[in-house]
Amino acid sequence: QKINVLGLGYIGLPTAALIASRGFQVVGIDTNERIVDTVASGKIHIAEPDLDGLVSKVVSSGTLTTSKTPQPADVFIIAVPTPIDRENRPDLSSVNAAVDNIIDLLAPGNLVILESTSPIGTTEAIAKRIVERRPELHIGINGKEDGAIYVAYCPERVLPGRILTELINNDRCIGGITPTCTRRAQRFYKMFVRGACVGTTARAAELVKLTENAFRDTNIAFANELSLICDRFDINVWEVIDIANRHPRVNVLRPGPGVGGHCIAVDPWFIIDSAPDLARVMRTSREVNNAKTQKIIERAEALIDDHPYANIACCGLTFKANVDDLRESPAMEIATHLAAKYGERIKVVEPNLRRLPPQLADHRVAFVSIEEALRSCEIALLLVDHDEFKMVPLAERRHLDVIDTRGIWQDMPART
Ligand code: SAJ
Repeated sequence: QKINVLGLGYIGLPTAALIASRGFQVVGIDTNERIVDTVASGKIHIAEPDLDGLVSKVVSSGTLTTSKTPQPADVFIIAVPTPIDRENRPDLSSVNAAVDNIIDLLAPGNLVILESTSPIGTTEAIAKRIVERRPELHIGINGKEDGAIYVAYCPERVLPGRILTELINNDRCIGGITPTCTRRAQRFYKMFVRGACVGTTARAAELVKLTENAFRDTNIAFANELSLICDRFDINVWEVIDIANRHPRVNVLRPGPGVGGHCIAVDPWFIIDSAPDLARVMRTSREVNNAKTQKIIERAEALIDDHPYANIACCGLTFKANVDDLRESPAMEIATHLAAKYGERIKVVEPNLRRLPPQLADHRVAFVSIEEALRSCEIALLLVDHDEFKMVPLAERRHLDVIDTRGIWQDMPART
């Protein structure tokens, strides 16, 4: 079988490489020439454990090739970004462009799969778009497979940092436009997925994906709200959560400086946008998580303004621990805000990046190691729970005034 994977990002590239490693002939397509060239040379443009070795292997064996434009194939997988715009409304322009690029290539028997996180109804809209432009094709139903194509939604659900393992082992949710489409897509995924390939409708599958991330966002919002309540009453939130979680049916997540990443901070808006009158908890959760970032900025400013000669270490920039991804990162937002205000007093530590991101480089802030930051600063803002920070012994940070947004330095003596 020949496979096209449209979009060589965090999901498309590992998916393309994995399928190619099973011996299928895969073409990875991206509109960005730099990405196409990087992958064609067997290299990768994102950091993900074990991905470099896999890509270099399948490129040199010839099972993964790249192109700027789609090629005729049996299966087309669309894994392009679906961001939100300034009004928090889904932007489907990349999905629509990808579909338009394959419409003329489609032939009877082809399978088109959307993996991008999408609002309810997107897969149906894609199927309609295709058959409107290619009226000689129809969507496959049982017993009428002549001239049929198959369209299904199958969301990715992998965790950055564990993408290759989770691509193989996680259960998949597969929703076809018709039950025949579902079965066809299930057969395809079974060829490289070890987890169950659970079938449903396209609409349900779209909502399953959104539900997973909205559920997590809401649970994190609960933890963030609790952290503010604890602050007001001078109670240690980490202790409250630890003890509450000993209850057999309670599992409070961890508060932090807000929610980042390209999924959890974005996907709930796809539901809110579709049903604004009903999605009240989800909207409030988004607002609570965004407001937490502002609260941390206010607390940091109050502490820094109390210590006019202190240097400030911003520990961590990425959206979560042990990744190099800055998308929607609350730590980045906080550091950028403080850098604009306090300039060279800010020392940034980010063990997962080689250099300071451009937004920060403009503000004359220093990019230092954790050791250097601990030596030269009097205040530390712990923004990401990277392993390198967890390992810092108490003796090396005892002298600091700390705002620990992640609760990893809870052994610090209380300061008066
Ligand atoms: N966070 C907290 N407290 C917590 C857990 C997370 O503040 O207790 C924060 C993190 O620091 C980060 C954000 O939430 O800023 C999101 O991190 P995450 O690890 O929860 O999730 P992502 O964005 O890396 O990946 C999520 C996953 N979804 C779920 O766990 C339901 C992943 O399985 C999805 O595939 C991915 O979104 C996606 O692509 O949609």
